[in-house]
Amino acid sequence: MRVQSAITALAVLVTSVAAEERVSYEGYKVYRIDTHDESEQIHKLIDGLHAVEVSCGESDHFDLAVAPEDVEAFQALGFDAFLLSEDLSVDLAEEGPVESFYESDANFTLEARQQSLPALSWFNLYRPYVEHATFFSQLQAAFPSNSRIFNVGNSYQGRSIYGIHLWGPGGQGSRPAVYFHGTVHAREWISAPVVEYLTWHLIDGYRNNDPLVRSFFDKYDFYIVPFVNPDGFVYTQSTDRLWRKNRQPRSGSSCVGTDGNRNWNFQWSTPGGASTSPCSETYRGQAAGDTPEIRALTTFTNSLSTRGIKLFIDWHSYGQYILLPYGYNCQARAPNHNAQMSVAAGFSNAIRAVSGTRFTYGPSCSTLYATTGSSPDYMGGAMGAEYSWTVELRPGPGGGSSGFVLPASQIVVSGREQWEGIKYVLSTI
Ligand code: 0X9
Ligand code: ZN
Repeated sequence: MRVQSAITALAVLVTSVAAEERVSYEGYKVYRIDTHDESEQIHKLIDGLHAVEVSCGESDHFDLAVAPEDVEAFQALGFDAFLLSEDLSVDLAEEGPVESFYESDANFTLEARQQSLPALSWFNLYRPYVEHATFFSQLQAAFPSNSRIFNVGNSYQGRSIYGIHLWGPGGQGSRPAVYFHGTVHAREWISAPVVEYLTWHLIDGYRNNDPLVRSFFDKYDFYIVPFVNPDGFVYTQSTDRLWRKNRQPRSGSSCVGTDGNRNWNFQWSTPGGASTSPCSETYRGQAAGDTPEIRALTTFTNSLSTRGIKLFIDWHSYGQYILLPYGYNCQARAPNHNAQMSVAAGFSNAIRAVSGTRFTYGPSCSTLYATTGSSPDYMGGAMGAEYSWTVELRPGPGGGSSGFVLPASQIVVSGREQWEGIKYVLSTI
């Protein structure tokens, strides 16, 4: 008996160690598959393959990374597909290393941290999860009378879902909210640094009496949550770079994870914009708000409704889109649709003025694809947010073999594009 339980314990240990091994994408070939309106049928056929979907795109095609051992089986299926990449691991490497900022940067004495904003070299590389919290506490310490760090609750694995609240001369909580979410999808790494870049510039502008930035603080309180899905993000740094969902298991399934952008309580059960299968990348959960992350954020979001939400942006990648309401239905439009289209047009122009990058704008469902239970739909449809958008950051829809991996050399320019865009938006709405 004792021997048996020791063996069981060992087996559990071995299994959990094996589960934590880093996923290698060496030799994975990436194909773009034309769906010819048979997406469901194609997905059924590829179900048994060792493969991962790496696209975010129009519904007429999708990109699939196929493990070396299943390339032959994939080719035998005879889809209308072409090869995007010979070896996904080579493309992933272009992202650059995840490097510590606070350990290696000699300028960061405790005293400096307490008084100044982090050096802009923070944005030169992707950073480990734990250092993002340090980055935010440094921002807060540099803006002590006009900011606070808040926690909306904990993730499935118990990590704090934190944010920073910034306010102006009216005092804390006196103005309508400008509300940003980042890293809903774990693998979309560019999201957090862009949101951080915006936060850095808001604080810097206020501290330096920039009249434009000061005018934003006269009108709005800012609430910025950089990691809606901390567990998923940590998992992309430790184990699987291409993980998307949260890390919550479901009874009766060996698949892990719910899509945080399908779990909000707005049109959650409308068919066509989410999956009911726990193994799908767009699994919606068993009930609206049944993930700890979205439950906590829903409570927090509802508390903002007193002063109203002027602007909500959910920052994702990739494809270079500005997506307006709604996702759940391709005919549904917000009551102020024309105003949202016109501000989105100006936003897109301001982005393009930085270095020619084009962002397409339009209602989410008709521009991209149907999504139900998404956060922008909830903010617009249930909370009455006046402007409620998804921004899909760089790269563009071409995306290379995995658009979720953007070279670190493009973090700063991505931040600059969004900062110029947001300045236009905040001066216009
Ligand atoms: O599918 C998604 O959740 C988003 N694309 S991603 O590749 N980043 O996963 C698009 C969501 C758009 N939906 C709404 N704005 N309603
Ligand atoms: Zn996303």
